[in-house]
Amino acid sequence: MNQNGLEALVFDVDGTLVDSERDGHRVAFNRAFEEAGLSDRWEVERYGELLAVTGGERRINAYFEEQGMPEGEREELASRLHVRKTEIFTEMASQGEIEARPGVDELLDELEGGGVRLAVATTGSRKWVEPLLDRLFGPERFEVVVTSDEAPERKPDPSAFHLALERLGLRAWAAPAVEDSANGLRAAKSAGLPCVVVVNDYTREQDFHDADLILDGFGRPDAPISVLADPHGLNPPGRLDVDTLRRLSAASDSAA
Ligand code: XBP
Ligand code: MG
Repeated sequence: MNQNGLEALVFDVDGTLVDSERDGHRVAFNRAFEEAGLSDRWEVERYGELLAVTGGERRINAYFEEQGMPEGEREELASRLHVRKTEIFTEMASQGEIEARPGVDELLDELEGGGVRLAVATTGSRKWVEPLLDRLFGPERFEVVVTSDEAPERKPDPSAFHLALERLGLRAWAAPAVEDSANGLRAAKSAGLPCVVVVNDYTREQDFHDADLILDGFGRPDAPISVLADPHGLNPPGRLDVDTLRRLSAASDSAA
């Protein structure tokens, strides 16, 4: 039986904690293409389709496969381009070009104030994830940070969430996930975590039928969120807050 309820929250990074895809990763991929003398450019809308493949290197590889490039050639190219893309994105992040999503700071403060531990499970690379989290949210704010370096099977594979739970030493219902995408939701649910989806412009139309709560943002007192689905009747008060997450954890525990 759950004595303590909500113990931790496990956040996705891209699209969830930070607005990083359209004006961040996409731009970095395009700069890497340009520097390599390639004419390929990923436009805003097209990038939304390419996001179906998680992980930057896998995304480049899948794109060149679609263009008919032979396997050996595209694997070498994807690996080389991704190294450079990672350097460019890391530089962009260190220059302050990647921002937290509105309301995230307030939620992190509230979670910490309520004794809830903070964790991350992302398919991004540690090389940029750690400095970005430190810069935006303060050094070592997250007790557990699982990246693709430790969990190379990208979402929707659940391994990043399994590892986060293992490192937290918690059962799944005590550590809900917060995600922005269908791939992320599948990963979290496959690992047994309750999952709140906070949609963004790239993910709004995706299939979130088994989400435990769907919101169109984190919400702030001056900018309340819309609730898109609330199957447990959690009734968030215009923003994602600790009490709502406690109710989610309790609902998931009793369902387990
Ligand atoms: C995000 C990703 C990442 C980024 C690029 O998925 O798929 O690959 O697009 O980062 P999620 P890297 O938010 O579900 O973790 O280039 O470092 O892979
Ligand atoms: Mg994401």
